[in-house]
Amino acid sequence: MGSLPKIGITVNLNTGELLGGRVQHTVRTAKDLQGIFRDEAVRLAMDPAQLIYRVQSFLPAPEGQPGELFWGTTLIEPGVVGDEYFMTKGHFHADRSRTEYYLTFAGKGALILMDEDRKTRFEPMKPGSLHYIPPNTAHRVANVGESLLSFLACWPSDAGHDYATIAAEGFSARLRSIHGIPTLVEEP
Ligand code: S6P
Ligand code: ZN
Repeated sequence: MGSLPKIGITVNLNTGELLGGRVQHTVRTAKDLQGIFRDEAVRLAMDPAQLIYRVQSFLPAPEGQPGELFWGTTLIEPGVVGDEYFMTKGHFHADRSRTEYYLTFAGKGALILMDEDRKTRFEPMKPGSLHYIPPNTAHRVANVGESLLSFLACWPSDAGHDYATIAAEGFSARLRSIHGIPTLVEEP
């Protein structure tokens, strides 16, 4: 086996998982996702420890410092809350000018994008699909398949995360399973 690269991290090319001592791990279970799904009663009835997604990230500089690049793999379990797929919280970057790339490793997903005029659309994600998140665009990912969805993200170290806007206003549309088909439904 060859030696590890200097940063001491390898990427599992099947799953996108990051392996190495400097990887930080975040776990989001049902109890962490208050107000994210449309049907809050269904979420509350779930096991609070039900795993929804994990993020493995490599942040080689303090968040907010300009000039560096961050990497992170997100792994979303398959499942639904009511008719809504397991998904990430979603955020704008605090610095709205900052962009991001997503590369899908495994599974079937949807990258849900909303611009500052609250126009929402989605891009289908499948192994190998590369996605660009433009400036001024909120982003969230849903697992619309029946197996683990994983994707690698790369973003600037001074992007920051604004979760508060989504917590307060949500996305203008939700991706729901309608007759088994992922469908964007405008919020009333
Ligand atoms: C960071 C990037 C991803 C997300 C991750 C979890 O800018 O977009 O690494 O942090 O997919 O989503 P969220 O909305 O909970 O941060
Ligand atoms: Zn982001």
